[in-house]
Amino acid sequence: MLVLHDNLGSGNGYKVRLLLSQLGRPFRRIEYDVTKGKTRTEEFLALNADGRIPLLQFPDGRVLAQSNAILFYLSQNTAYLPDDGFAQAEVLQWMFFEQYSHEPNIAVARYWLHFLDPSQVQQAQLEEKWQKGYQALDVMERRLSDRNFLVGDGYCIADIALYAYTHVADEAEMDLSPYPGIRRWLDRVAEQPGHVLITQEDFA
Ligand SMILES: N[C@@H](CCC(=O)N[C@@H](CS)C(=O)NCC(=O)O)C(=O)O
Repeated sequence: MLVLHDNLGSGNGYKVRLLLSQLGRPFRRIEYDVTKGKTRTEEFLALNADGRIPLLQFPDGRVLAQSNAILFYLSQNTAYLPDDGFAQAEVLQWMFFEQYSHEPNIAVARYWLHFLDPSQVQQAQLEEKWQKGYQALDVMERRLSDRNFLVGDGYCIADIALYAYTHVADEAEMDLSPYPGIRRWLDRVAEQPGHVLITQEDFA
């Protein structure tokens, strides 16, 4: 069986949980407390030198890190990745955007405010995360104002990648009310068959 090294609160882990569920692929989760350095032990570093979850372990022992690389691998030859080469490149375009412009701001602000002690957060650093996070949301709003999904006509892994931290932006104390296109898209993503919540723990 597939084993997902994971943390329940992690949006990056959630991307993989969501796709595996939608593909109907059973998996077992191993939970790591990332606030206590549990992915930095010698044992875990031997599996992933980068010391981070999510990490997907295959029955033959191979492991794959980086949430969006895992999405790309699992979605090959499924309805969650378009067949056309250019559309696949557009999927990657949005997933690289997620990792460079969205996740480092919205996910980090959420981590500071929701998982660490908020009184320890530096206000100036938080303001910068919010400002850059809203810039990323502006980009998404422009894209989603007149279309149903990020790439082509259908739901795919680009939507999963960007849904993960956008749908919990309130936990980063960010306000989605000025973003009607994003809010409609969030509802559309949540209506997809096999959708699971970020809080769901058991999958086997
Ligand atoms: N770019 C990576 C980011 C992975 C990541 O930052 N994981 C965090 C949890 S969301 C983690 O494992 N942090 C623990 C640590 O860095 O020690 C991905 O998309 O998978």
